[in-house]
Amino acid sequence: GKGIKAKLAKKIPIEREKFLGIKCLHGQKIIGQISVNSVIGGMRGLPLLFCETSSLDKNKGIYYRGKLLKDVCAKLPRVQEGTQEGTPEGCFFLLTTGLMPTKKEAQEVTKEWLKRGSVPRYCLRMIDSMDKRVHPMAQLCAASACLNPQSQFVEAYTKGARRADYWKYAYEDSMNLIAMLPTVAASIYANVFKDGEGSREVNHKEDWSGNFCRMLGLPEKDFVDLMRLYMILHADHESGNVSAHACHLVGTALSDPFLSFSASMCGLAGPLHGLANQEVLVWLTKLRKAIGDDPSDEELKKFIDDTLKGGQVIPGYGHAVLRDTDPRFVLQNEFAMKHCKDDPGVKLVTRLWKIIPEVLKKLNKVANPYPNVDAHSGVLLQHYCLKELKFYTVLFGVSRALGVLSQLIWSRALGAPIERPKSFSSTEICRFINEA
Ligand code: CMX
Repeated sequence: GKGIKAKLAKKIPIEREKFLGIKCLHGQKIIGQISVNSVIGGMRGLPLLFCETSSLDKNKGIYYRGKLLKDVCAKLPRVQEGTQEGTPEGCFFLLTTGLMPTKKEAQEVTKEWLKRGSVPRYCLRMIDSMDKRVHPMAQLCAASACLNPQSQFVEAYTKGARRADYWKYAYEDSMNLIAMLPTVAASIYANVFKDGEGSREVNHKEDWSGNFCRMLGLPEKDFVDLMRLYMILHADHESGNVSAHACHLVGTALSDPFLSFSASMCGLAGPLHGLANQEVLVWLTKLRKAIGDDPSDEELKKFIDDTLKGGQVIPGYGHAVLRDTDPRFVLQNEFAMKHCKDDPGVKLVTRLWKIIPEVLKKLNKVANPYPNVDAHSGVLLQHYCLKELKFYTVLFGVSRALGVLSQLIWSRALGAPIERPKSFSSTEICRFINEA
């Protein structure tokens, strides 16, 4: 077999052996220490989780399967005629199997997703019935949870499937969910912003991103390329970030992939995580209203200062792990320089890249004063006329499905047990310190 499932069927037994070996031979070895600060400080930096698909270096950024993101972008096969970017389909192949796909292998994933892409009517009806005031992210959470009757994992589990086979059903569900997401997301978009106007038909001549963009009513070639890039860049960021960890945690209860992904999206919807891409644009729009499209450095610095004085963070800047400019920011900026360097929003974001870190450094408390992925995406989307800020995090979510679901397949493949850390009350912590 040549598809992802065949590759996994071959690889999983080998990885299981390796995993078991590590467990038997080294299970008792110590690789970290837990301080009181770790317990009360969001477990920052604790070597606590397992992740096969990607790994984050605090200076170089994310590696997908041991490959730097910029090399992944450079090497993923270009599938459609005339496209300048690789496909998210190829990226998913890489994340799940660990192998860079050939052009044909990436095309096979496209075909699979096209076959699996039709969304059940009841789910579309539920989306159609939503009040427009429900945030698009809340709609995405609801829609993916409501797809749960589709779950082959649930069916197999109920029938008493063997644990060793769980991954196969997690794989089927994940493939189906990813295939349906463009239609789900585009339906949310159409209802909230376009009075329900727009296509929901999958066109078998286009790839996953092409279909998504067309359904959004934005079929322009360069925008589809931006979407391919965007979907690759936002896919995976290790397993400790809120969206990945939420998916994993819920998955360890053996909740199905539709529910696990729904939980993941509830987390992505927070302003300190995925919602930051919406917040960046809100902030930039305020900035341009206040001081115009071409302000002086001094005006910019004052505006940044005023934001901080108001007790707010500068959205799109800082990171819990990264300590340098996020390569996902750089890759978007390279796209912008190639396609729309004269766009006023792009120019502003590029200038702020120099100015905001200077201001944040002076606070002497921000661990990372440099831009993250969310600082750039908004102005690019604006340039190609995707103007509705409240939809931005949904794009992030559609992309994030690729990473969190590849992780979920591997969690089931390696038999990750239910997650259940021990917690302490402040009284217990004090007692513990006094006894130590
Ligand atoms: N602007 C102003 N202050 C900032 C800041 C920013 N962009 N980033 C961090 N700080 C402040 C923190 O608020 C904290 O201040 P207090 O001690 O007064 O509470 C201090 O600097 C230290 O925080 P940190 O260790 O640097 O950052 P954390 O690891 O706690 O948090 C993050 C990381 C991303 C939540 C934070 O940098 C932030 O709020 N950034 C803005 C929101 C954002 O862009 N989020 C998106 C991240 C990427 C993603 O997940 O999508």
